[in-house]
Amino acid sequence: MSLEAIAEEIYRHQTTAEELEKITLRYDGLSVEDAYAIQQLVIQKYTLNGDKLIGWKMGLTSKAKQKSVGVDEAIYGHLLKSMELLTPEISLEGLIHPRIEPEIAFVFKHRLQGDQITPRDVWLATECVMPAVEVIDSRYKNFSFTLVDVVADNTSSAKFYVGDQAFSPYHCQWSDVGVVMKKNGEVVQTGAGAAVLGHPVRSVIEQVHMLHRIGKCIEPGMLVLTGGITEAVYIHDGDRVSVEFEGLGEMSLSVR
Ligand code: OOG
Ligand code: MG
Repeated sequence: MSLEAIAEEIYRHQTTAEELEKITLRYDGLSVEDAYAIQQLVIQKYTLNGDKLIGWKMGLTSKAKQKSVGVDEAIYGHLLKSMELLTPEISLEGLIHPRIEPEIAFVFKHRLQGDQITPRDVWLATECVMPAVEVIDSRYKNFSFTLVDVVADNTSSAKFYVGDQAFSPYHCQWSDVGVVMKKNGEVVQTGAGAAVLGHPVRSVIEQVHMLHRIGKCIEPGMLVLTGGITEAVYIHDGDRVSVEFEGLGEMSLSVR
């Protein structure tokens, strides 16, 4: 089976919202590099159909997330224009078993490229930081996968929403920002920015270094989701999810 054929299959399942059997159960010997190559081929199908790459996302950057899916290393995926929610409402149409997680997003004004990036480089390149939520939706049955499976599936990316308010990168200590996520008024997850590799800036550094290995970088105007601060929570029709980012305000998403 060629990587292209696997990419075709994943693309089909992403666009039809049909569950998929893990590719690692059906194809032997796929490496993590193969998985990223498949991810790239899948993304090409979207961009050939008019979609646009607008940024990158890191995944499994917190212990809470790594433990919940049983994969213990950070991964990255592509963010496309079609994934961005323009209002804090999400339709379940086209999704299989979506889950939501709070994240911190960085927006860049300068290119970030290389394999020796420091926090200073990141701050110099950052235009603003924004509270965000990501809705992930693994295409695999039971939201169950190995490292290779999830990477090939563009790290479960489905939708994301960044709040209305942008903050200066120097507004606060991002590792100290506490997060409380409620579903229908009940607290379902709590965490702090430090859950993301100690500080979300570390996630951006990791993102740039991983991109560098494939000759890519963060371009001006792009955004990066630094990874779920807490475990992701399933959402269903009629749910209302609110996320309070301590000192930064609350974001509320309705599901319909
Ligand atoms: C993989 C995607 C992880 C994050 O922020 O950790 C992710 C998954 O859990 O399905 O987006
Ligand atoms: Mg995420």
